[in-house]
Amino acid sequence: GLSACLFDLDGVIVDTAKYHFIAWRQIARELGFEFTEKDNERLKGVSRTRSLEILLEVGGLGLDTATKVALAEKKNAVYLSYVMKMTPAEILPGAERFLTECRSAGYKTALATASRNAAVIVELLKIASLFDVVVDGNRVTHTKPDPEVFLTCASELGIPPASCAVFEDAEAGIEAAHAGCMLAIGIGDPAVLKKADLVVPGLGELSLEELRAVWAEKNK
Ligand code: G16
Ligand code: MG
Repeated sequence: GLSACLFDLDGVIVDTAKYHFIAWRQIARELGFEFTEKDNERLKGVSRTRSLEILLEVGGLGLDTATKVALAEKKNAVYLSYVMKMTPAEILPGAERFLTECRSAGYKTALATASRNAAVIVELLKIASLFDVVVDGNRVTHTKPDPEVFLTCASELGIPPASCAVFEDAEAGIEAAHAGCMLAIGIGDPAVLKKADLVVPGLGELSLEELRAVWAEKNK
């Protein structure tokens, strides 16, 4: 049965997606093109390096490696200038309540994120105690839609992947969860997260009963 819940960070626990977007849009403008919210969907859940490649594809630009490294560093500096001001007030509605319920029900919990800035965000939001395991972008080689980050969580928790549910705001994350044989709960827009087993606007709109019902439906 269901034994563990694996949570994405950006867009699920906290809305850092908006800071990533502001920072990438600034880079795009400096390069002379517009980067829209629709384009931004493709960046959710994927690594910083891969995000830059997608951004340059949107702008129709090819740049040398040194320039790309500098741009990725610049983006991260802009992003961190927003992140550093974060407080626990920015935890998304219902996220703490849902995580606490999961833990009280005996499910293991993990944070599974592509971000290399996860440690500082966890610290600023004071959420470390909500997770049994944290796996971030510094510890994985393959970015979502590859299931590596989720499979690493499962293995560190000692839980079979098929007994895990993933909570994700990114299309790439839903694909990664399914590639790892896990249930995928989408957080956000059903039109974007078409492949998810269930989509809710936020963790605040989800109950354990509903999660168990989707689980039972998928595993019958
Ligand atoms: C997050 C974001 C992505 C971002 C990635 C890397 O992943 O959704 O847009 O590119 O982290 O972030 P950083 O530049 O901080 O290393 P997730 O998996 O938490 O949604
Ligand atoms: Mg995300």
